Amino acid sequence: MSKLKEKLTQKIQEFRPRTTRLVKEFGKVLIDQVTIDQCIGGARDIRSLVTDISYLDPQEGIRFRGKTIPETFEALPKAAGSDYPTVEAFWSFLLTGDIPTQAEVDEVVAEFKERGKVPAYVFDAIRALPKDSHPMVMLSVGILALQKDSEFCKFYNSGKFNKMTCWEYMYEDASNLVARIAPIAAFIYRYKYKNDEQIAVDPSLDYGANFAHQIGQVKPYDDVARMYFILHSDHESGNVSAHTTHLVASALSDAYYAYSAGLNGLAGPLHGLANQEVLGWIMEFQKKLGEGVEPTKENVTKALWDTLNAGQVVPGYGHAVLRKTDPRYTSQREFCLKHLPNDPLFKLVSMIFEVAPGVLMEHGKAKNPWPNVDAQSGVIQWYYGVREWDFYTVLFGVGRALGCMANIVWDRGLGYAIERPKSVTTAMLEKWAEEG
Ligand code: CMX
Repeated sequence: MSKLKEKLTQKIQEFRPRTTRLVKEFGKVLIDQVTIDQCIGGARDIRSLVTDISYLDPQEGIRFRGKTIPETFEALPKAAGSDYPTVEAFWSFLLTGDIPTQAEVDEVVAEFKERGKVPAYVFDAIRALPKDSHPMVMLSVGILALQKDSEFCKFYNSGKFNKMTCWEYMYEDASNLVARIAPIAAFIYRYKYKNDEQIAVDPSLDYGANFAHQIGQVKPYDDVARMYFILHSDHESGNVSAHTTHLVASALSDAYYAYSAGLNGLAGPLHGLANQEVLGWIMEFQKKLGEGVEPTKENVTKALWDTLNAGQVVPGYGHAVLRKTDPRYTSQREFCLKHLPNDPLFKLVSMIFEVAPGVLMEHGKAKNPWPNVDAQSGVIQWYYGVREWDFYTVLFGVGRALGCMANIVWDRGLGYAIERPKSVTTAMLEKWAEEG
């Protein structure tokens, strides 16, 4: 057994009595109440999910295992010659909550080389799709194709299924999925946009660097990949991709079924597709502006109002939980300030950042007028030459796998039940409304 799995076994065993005690001794303690607008309005803010992988504070933003983004980057061992931690170090941290030693990271890096070997049938399944399918369809199909080799599913069908040990099989699938999703994404990139000229895995590289290599990028894109995957990994459990993955896995569907479904939710324009929408919005804006016309605060403000007056949302702004600038936005902005401060697209995105919150406040609808993770992420990709912006949500999907997979391993480790909230009818709501 790997050191990581050994450590996780110990952590899960130590943790179980906490959950058991809460249910047994304090099961009826009230932690929230539900109003009609929450019921109709997307269950916003209702406390009904449990996760210890990350927590999202509306003012402060995300903490992974109790650490802010800067603290996380600071604490984890870095990739050799790099400013950023390896994805493998972060995976170990998300799963266990402990900062791994370099030796522990090296073991995961080596393990991922084996786990990351993608069976040919995955590529066949993707190639069978029309080439103009959206890359998120290709990613979702690629992940779903892996299902036939699910260890969890085999264990379920073995007749020896056991609630206490099934997490170990989920862990195997989750680790394989995380190791394979980046090479699958790289395959999609080369298949769809680069004439199917594939680049072989470089076994000397860590996860982020190998992804950079496989899509045909050089340094410092390895750091872009590491930063990007880590920043997009987890945002507690209620967002569409994480919640879908958790929900599907709660039916004891395996990791592949669950994450393929999660990816389908990530592909929505109000969620992960917003990073593609931001680039689309900017390109449309520049086209309308015309050749040689400089973006100014005035014409950016006008374009924002045009979008709002057309009944559309400003992509990359607003959030269901956050009420401040997303620290994932800030983290990417800091990267831009260091590596591409004079890039025209970065300057335009910075100008949008200056005016959009004021416009959205004046518009008066969005509860949060500040930028989210998606407002900034496309700029970096564009700068380094990854300009096929319909691919950007795939990058999000690779990163999000880390959080979703860590969560469903723990879901099974702690024996969470099948999710099944209760529905009511509109007539019932009307009756309760009248009764006050
Ligand atoms: N532009 C225009 N209007 C916006 C807005 C934006 N960026 N954000 C919210 N609003 C509007 C909503 O559409 C809603 O309007 P209606 O009352 O007419 O339905 C109103 O403001 C209230 O919405 P809210 O409570 O502030 O926001 P929600 O929790 O309902 O939705 C989100 C959150 C992210 C879907 C929304 O802010 C949005 O559509 N943003 C743009 C898309 C985007 O960037 N999504 C990415 C989010 C991060 C991620 O998941 O990747």
